[in-house]
Amino acid sequence: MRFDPPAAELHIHIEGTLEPELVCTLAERNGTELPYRDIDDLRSRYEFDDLQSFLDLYYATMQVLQTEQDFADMTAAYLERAAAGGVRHVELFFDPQAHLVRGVELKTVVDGISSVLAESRERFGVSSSLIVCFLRDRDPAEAVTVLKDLLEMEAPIIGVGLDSAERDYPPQLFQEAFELAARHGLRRVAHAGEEGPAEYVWQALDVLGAERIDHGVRSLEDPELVSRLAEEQVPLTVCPLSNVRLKGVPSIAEHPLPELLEAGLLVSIHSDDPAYFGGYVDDNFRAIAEQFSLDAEDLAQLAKNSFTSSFIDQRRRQELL
Ligand code: ES4
Ligand code: ZN
Repeated sequence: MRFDPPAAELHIHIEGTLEPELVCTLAERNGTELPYRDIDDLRSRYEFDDLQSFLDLYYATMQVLQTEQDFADMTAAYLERAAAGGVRHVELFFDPQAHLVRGVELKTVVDGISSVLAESRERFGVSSSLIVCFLRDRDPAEAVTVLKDLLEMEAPIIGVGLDSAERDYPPQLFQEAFELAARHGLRRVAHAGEEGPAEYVWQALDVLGAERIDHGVRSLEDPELVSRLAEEQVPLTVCPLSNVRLKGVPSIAEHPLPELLEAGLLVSIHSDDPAYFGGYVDDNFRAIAEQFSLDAEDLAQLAKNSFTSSFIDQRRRQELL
């Protein structure tokens, strides 16, 4: 499982780490009725046609998350698995709106996740921080409200992101939420160019002030954008197994990773929703290493990029590099 060199995981949705076994355990513990016969039945549904078909299952299985302990257990299970795969620093996304709409309180979500993150260094040898993601297929005003509530409760977040269904939900809709985040000194990232066009990457940069782009693989469709990303060394957090499973690219063999690197972009490798897409960051590294015959030096460079692209503090950065 261990994969050298150690890396930072910068594109990981905590709700996407919910493995079928834990889904069933939590369902039983909470008496949640699930429309699946058993673990194998649930696992058999992990076949997707696109982002939306994945999101439908992702939002459905999360109903098992009810208590602070559930969020803590999910977070601990993830950190243990990540550490075993060579992860030394994590910047974790969470989707509070997906829980609020089900009647789970914001404090339950934040306290459950952050109680485990607070001890991640000691327990798992992994430094960690938390990034709130706004769901782009919901009302942008709701994003502003969620952020205000998080600020009010002094939630330990370092930044904001933008995720969920990308097509027809351009980044500019979230300008107000991102401006509020910037005023409070929060870092800004956004999913763009996963299923959406290169235009959404421009908007993420120029309207939202995103410092890092999640996915961004469709940037290659716009040479001017590629020049901008290369010049400014804007980090792209690329998730190869995710792109294949959601049919953004037909196979690992046809993944545009070589083109992105060839263009001089600051690319690092991540897992997105590892419970659903067939692998954690080490599995993603193995898949591309094998497919593109990468040597130790190539892999070390990609791992180094993950630290360069991170929001890690200077002291920990020096420890890890
Ligand atoms: C996601 Cl793969 C992906 N894309 C966009 N939003 C997401 N939320 C969780 N996984
Ligand atoms: Zn993602």
